[in-house]
Amino acid sequence: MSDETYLMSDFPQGFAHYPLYFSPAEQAELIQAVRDGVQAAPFFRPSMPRTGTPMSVVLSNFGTLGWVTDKDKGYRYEPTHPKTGAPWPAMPKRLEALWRDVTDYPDLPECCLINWYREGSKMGAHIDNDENAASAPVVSVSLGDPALFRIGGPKRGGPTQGIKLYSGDVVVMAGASRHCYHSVSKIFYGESALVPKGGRINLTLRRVMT
Ligand code: MD3
Ligand code: FE
Repeated sequence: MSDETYLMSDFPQGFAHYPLYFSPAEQAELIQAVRDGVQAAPFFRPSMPRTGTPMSVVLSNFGTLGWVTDKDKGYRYEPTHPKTGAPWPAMPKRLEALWRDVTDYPDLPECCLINWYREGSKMGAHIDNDENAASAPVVSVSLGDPALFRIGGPKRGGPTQGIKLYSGDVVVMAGASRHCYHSVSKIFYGESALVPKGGRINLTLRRVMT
């Protein structure tokens, strides 16, 4: 089966895919917003709780709360950048408009996590559960090189569905899909020229507080 003809009915309830939601011009504007943001709040390499093993992505955030992790304090949300101590850059208005368009959630997201996948970066299977607003949807924007995204069920090790996400695609995880294991198993490096230094940028919008 080709990437284009996967059956959405195989995906967990609440999962929605909007191919090329953002035009190439809008994608360029979002990349410019990321470049402006990371000038003030530089990408940093997060470490896993307890072991201190570095993750392969680098990250930053927009919004009043940013997702961070380190050896000592683990996964959490913080109002300031771990290195500069400054508040995160403001959430771009275009991302708030996206949230209003693709979700019914009454409150806006406080966090936009920026993940940058460079050569060799991937993300292993996990469930996002650091948010108090556990039933709020999560909205993801893919920019730059395509990625193979996999989503399984609420238990580790079950069957998974794969979907290739392209630059400009938006994915919404609401309902049951919000509590499913997911991973980024492959990046197709060099297929897009959108990201100036190469690779894939993923923007993840999350409501943190209830
Ligand atoms: C599916 N990021 O940062 S998109 C993450 O492409 C993360 O960078 C991936 O998983 C990426 O945690 C995947 C966002 C995403 C976020 C939450 C989810 C997908 C999800 C929750 C449930 C199911
Ligand atoms: Fe995740």
